[in-house]
Amino acid sequence: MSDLYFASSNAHKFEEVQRILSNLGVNITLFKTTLEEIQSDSLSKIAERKAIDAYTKVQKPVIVEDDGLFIDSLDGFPGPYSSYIYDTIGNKGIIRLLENIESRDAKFVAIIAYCSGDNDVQLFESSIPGKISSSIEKGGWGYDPIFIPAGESKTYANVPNKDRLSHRASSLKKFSDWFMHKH
Ligand code: ITT
Repeated sequence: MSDLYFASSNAHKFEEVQRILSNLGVNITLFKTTLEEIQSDSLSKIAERKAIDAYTKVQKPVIVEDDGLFIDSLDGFPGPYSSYIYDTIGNKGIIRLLENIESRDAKFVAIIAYCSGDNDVQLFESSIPGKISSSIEKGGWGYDPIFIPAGESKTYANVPNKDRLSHRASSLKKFSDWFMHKH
């Protein structure tokens, strides 16, 4: 057990976070819970509130992560609503929204938020540019089957090195650089 918790309802996300952070020398323990997700057009505000809610529940230093898939031709939709949109129209619905639209540029954003109760929430943000595929690939989870990171020919579901190039990997690297320095 470690004294740093990761609060989330999403087991896939935890698995990746744990693997990436352990390679960076940081151990975490899952606190499985559904976190308060406020309605806001700012991912940072959502992440901050999630972290405060998580700390209230865990009462130990805790990190949370808030992600958003922003599609250029849809003015950044689904962005902060990515979780709700995935649960409703899903990947099929996204592909349908982009039918006959030429530009498929998008970005995946990850914000890691750390709260230890005694000071402000610390935020670490990264994003990765990419494209929405024309069909749904097999494998992966969430939006993996439709997001092709820049420079790759396959989606997150099938790239061999997601942990090294993902939005999650680079925001966790920023977090761990800060966290290791602090401890
Ligand atoms: P939490 O309990 O941690 O909040 P969540 O699944 O609600 O889990 P987010 O709101 O942060 O997480 O994520 C927004 C959506 O983006 C959600 O549907 C995720 O499944 C999806 N997502 C995030 N990271 C992803 C990744 O690396 N690959 C595919 N989908 C991803």
